[in-house]
Amino acid sequence: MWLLSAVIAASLAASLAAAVRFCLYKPLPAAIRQQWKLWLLDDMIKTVIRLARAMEWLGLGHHITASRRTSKRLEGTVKKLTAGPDAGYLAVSDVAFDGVPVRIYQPQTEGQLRRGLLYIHGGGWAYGSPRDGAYDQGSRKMSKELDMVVVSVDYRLYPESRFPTPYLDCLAAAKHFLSPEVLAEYGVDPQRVAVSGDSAGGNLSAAIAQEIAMDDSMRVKFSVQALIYPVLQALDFNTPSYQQNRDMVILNRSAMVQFWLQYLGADLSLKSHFFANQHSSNVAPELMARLDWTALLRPKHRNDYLPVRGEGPRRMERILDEVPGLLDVRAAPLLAGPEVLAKCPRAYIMTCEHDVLRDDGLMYARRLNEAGVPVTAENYSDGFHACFSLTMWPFAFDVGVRAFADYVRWLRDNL
Ligand SMILES: *[C@@H]1O[C@H](CO)[C@@H](O)[C@H](O)[C@H]1NC(C)=O
Ligand SMILES: *[C@H]1O[C@H](CO)[C@@H](O)[C@H](O)[C@H]1NC(C)=O
Ligand SMILES: CC(=O)N[C@H]1CO[C@H](CO)[C@@H](O)[C@@H]1O
Repeated sequence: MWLLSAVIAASLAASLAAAVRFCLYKPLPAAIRQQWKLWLLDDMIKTVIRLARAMEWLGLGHHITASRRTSKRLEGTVKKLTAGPDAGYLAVSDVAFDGVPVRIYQPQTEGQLRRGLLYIHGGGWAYGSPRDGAYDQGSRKMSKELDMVVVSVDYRLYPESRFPTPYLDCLAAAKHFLSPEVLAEYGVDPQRVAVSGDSAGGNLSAAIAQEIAMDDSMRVKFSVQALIYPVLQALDFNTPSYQQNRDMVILNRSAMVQFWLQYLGADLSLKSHFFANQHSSNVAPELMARLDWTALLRPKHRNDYLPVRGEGPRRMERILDEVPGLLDVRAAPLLAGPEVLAKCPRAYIMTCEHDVLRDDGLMYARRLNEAGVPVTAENYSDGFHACFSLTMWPFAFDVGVRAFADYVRWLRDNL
């Protein structure tokens, strides 16, 4: 135990020092507020990753597994410091839906049928769990504020699993939840079921929403989808938002490309080719048009950025055979054709100005809209990746609190 405390103390000290250093020398975009807190958070994450990499080097297991363990302990400590008495308003249970573990939050109030929501957490298909502090608290708040049954999916992660396993886990849980018998068991109104997720979970939610929309055997379908800074494509890592936020804190381009390569089971040494878009030089023009930001983004977001089209070494010519997931709509929902999009449910899409993923979300909003789907696109000029989950002490951010409240309001009005 003393060892753990020493590690935590050392990381806190390191973080503090680094935060001070960065505040002095490397300012964040001026629109972002509470910058010192963001630096501190970013440096804590980086310290955990550095320690985990050292543990991997010592032969103590994969660094992602080690990072997950450490963050869980840190969170457990914070939880003990902050846990308030539970009002007994919610019943929380861990069960399996068609073999997939899920955590269910049920309001204990009497009354008629209520809303339901399938939530898919983010974390680059490698981190996160419904039981994590931020996700657990988020689900509790959603459930309480909207008098709603929340089903949060504990899908399998990298390095133990890769695409399409997380997708298939989420799809199985979704189909089980949407069966009339299960909805009835939980008192959910079949006309009011949403699917929602953030980041990599936004990717999975969008893909699941498309699949269910196209599946004529499903008697109940999702009536809305709410996507929070979703990851929607892996063919262009030089959209204006990727260029503008390449070195942003919390999530930079390098980390996002790595998450993709891991998820799709590709060789991590190919990273630099992906930075230069060399992996998409052979993609059919009609597919590339579905993420052509020079046409899909407004001038304000295109700014002065130029498209990057790369020719690579011979190996990159065969990359689409080597990594078929790149063109798989179950992994990249933005690649779906208009006929698929037209069947998708009404959408809420939240994006942040200072996020590499901003343009994925903006382009998807535009394409859904052009396919005739009503879309509410909310973009936060002072937002950054992960802010939606940062609403509680000690890492509460004003923009996160605002974004969460807007999301709840939209669901209240549209679900
Ligand atoms: C990008 O993020 C990763 C993971 O947090 C970090 O290890 C790396 O140093 C970052 N790269 C830059 C250029 O900041
Ligand atoms: C989700 O991510 C995978 C892999 O990154 C990608 O292939 C797929 O197209 C994405 N799905 C959507 C709907 O964006
Ligand atoms: C591209 C886009 O959707 N931009 C919108 C961002 O939000 C402001 C107001 O919040 C809108 O005016 C923009 O059109």
